Amino acid sequence: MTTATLTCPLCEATCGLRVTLDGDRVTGVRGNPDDVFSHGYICPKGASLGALHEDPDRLRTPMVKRDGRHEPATWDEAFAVIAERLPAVIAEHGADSVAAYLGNPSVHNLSTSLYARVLLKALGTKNVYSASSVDQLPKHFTAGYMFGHPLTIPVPDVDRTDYLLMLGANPLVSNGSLMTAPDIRGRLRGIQQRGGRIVVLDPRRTRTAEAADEHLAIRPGTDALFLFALVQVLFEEGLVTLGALDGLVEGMDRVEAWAKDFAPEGVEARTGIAADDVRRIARELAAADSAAVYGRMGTTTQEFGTLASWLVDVLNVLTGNLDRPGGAMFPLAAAGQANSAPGAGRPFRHDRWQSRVRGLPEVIGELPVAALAEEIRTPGAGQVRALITVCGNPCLSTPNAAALDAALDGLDFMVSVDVYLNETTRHADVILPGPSPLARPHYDIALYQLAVRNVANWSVAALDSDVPQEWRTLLRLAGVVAGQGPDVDITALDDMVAADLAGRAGVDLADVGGRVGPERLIDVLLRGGPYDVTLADLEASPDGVDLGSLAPRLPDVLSTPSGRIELAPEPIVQDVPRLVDSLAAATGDPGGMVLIGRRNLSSNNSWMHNITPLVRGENRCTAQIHPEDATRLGLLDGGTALIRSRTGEVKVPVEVTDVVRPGTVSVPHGWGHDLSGVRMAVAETHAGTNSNVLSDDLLLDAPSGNAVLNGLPVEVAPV
Ligand SMILES: Nc1nc2c(c(=O)[nH]1)N[C@H]1C(S)=C(S)[C@@H](COP(=O)(O)OP(=O)(O)OC[C@H]3O[C@@H](n4cnc5c(=O)[nH]c(N)nc54)[C@H](O)[C@@H]3O)O[C@H]1N2
Ligand SMILES: Nc1nc2c(c(=O)[nH]1)N[C@H]1C(S)=C(S)[C@@H](COP(=O)(O)OP(=O)(O)OC[C@H]3O[C@@H](n4cnc5c(=O)[nH]c(N)nc54)[C@H](O)[C@@H]3O)O[C@H]1N2
Ligand code: SF4
Ligand SMILES: [Mo]
Repeated sequence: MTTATLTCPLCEATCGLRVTLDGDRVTGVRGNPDDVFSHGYICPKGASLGALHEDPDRLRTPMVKRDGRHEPATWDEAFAVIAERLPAVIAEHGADSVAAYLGNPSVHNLSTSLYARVLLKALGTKNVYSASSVDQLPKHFTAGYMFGHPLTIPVPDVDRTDYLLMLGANPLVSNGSLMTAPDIRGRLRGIQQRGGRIVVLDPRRTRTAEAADEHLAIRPGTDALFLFALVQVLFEEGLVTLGALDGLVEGMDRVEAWAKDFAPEGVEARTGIAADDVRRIARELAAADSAAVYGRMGTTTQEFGTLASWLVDVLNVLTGNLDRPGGAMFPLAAAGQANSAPGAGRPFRHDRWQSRVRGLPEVIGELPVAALAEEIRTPGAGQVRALITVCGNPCLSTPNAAALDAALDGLDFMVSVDVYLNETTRHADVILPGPSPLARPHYDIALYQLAVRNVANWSVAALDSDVPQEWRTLLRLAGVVAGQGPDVDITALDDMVAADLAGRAGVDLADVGGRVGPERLIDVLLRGGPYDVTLADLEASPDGVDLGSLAPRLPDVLSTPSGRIELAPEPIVQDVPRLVDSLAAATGDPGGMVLIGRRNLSSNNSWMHNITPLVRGENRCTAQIHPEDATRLGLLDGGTALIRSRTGEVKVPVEVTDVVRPGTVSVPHGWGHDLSGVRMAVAETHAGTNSNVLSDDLLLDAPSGNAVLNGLPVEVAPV
């Protein structure tokens, strides 16, 4: 029996785990009580890493589609097919004819975090898509324009705050997002034990809402109105206090002028939040010794995602809470902190290119995934004819999913780097698998940049891998795309990648001699980073290294053109008139039903439904609907609802419950596994329904192009 210590790579919480092994068999996974950050916390998904490792459906060899059926193939056979077909598409139709989609786990995987960019560079396509445009793109957009870099995203200093105003987030279930904070339940309790207060705005009475001191069931999509009303009260009642930010803020007058349109009394019919509550919360925010406003999925994946994301940080600024302990602070990670890397000082811009069909703007080097299906479907120069997916399942996770699913059939060629034959990869000509999380080293290069404490933790792979590490696969793919054939010299390519990174980081590669792949890159980044740590130091500390509480980073963290915080950047405020119009157009209760999503502790978006312990029990893919609506619409608990939108319709079992706000129906995403060609035996028997058949690819947050997955108008009727 042996024990391995590692960081769980499944979600943003970065929990430390202890895995007990009998040879190469996993006998147990527990939270690591000695982990410097998570102190023993674990959730059901982390506990299922052994089951994931042993899942017989997890791919161990490449799969090649022959006569419409996927068959196992050797790596050389798979790459021979790719080398024959993919460069031919590029040669005939140009670089933009190949699209790439990077899914959520690519951010939780060291190989893909560090090497997918090498593949993208080799491709040179403007058709780059990712899960960001069904998630947090508005936050990058506002961080970019307010602070200068799309990753200068402040996180709530939950361990020290006295007042947390949380909108559209359910960290007790999601374990936190754009806020890496393992054991968030414990940290939130800490706020209350210190005498602090937690206020949650969510159309659903979530676990987080239940644990909070106050829950206000806001109408979906109206957060920008609510937040603007708070801003209005701060100005009207003279509660604006910049504190240490005095002299660092540009554009406050414009915000004050805009806010006049959004008095609490004027928006209450629309938001469903009483004007008195708005005024009280504004006063509480201003009076708290320290306070943080934090918004997540419910604020970004909605019609006014950019404005809501912006106003969250406007409030942090106006109350003097930005960059101060207990407020909203900027982490400083040990390796790869993007906003302090060489070259990060260039001001942020978007719209550097546009999507071909709809002219949607580029943001952070990518286009909205809501445009992918039309880019494949619409003929003409620049049409997308081939697709590479890496760790993504857009057929379940992106808007108008049925249209995308159909469009993928029209591709000339598709490669997926993925660990399952699922709803998306069933379309691929070739699937290239990666190792299980237990069989790869890990360092959370992305999430430590958003952590509520500065920490660093390196994990050695607990088990030998039965498949090549994905950085090798990605470099091999990059070689094929670059026209070097299927047998590119991976070592030579990796040396180039490392030399390039070391050059930029000002590190001598000779110092990291002997290492290759991500280990070498992480060592380079650590050595070029702000702390005196190397990979050897982290290897000597398997429970992690604590680098302390977040420290103020202003003004150095700013890279705006003015060198100050831009409170009213033009690309953001030019969307305010659309918000004003929405207020004028909708008087009072607009009637109708709107769709929102929800997450479950045992789900991970679309992809962990093949793990028996995680799908046991009742069907979780239900439509939750308020008793008043159920009565009005003739729906019975346990019956079936037909939910229809502009793009499609689904049938979902009804769950009548007052946890959802009247006028709102909640269906989780990531289900709908009963499609032909999928090979996930467990998931197919817990298939559920794909809610993204309903989400509309034409309905976007205007500035960022992010999808509207919450607050979508739908019709609901009994079947
Ligand atoms: N309606 C609605 N839709 C949503 C959301 C919502 O709240 N409501 N949430 C959105 C959000 S926040 C996100 S992030 C997206 C997620 O959207 P996606 O990233 O497209 O989908 P996932 O479900 O995360 O699928 C992950 C894929 O990666 C594969 N995978 C897992 N681990 C590995 C690995 O180590 N290597 C490789 N190569 N592949 C791996 C899985 O098999 C699966 O195919 O969904 C979005 N869609
Ligand atoms: N167990 C589990 N954990 C996960 C995931 C998972 O699938 N399962 N996914 C991971 C990923 S990729 C992400 S991005 C994070 C997401 O992390 P969170 O954002 O914390 O999680 P969500 O459950 O999407 O929370 C969004 C909340 O917004 C509410 N909401 C919907 N519309 C509105 C609105 O208009 N206004 C307001 N104020 N609220 C609204 C919803 O009811 C929901 O409670 O979770 C991550 N962690
Ligand atoms: S909370 Fe996230 S990081 Fe922690 S054990 Fe669960 S899935 Fe892993
Ligand atoms: Mo996400």
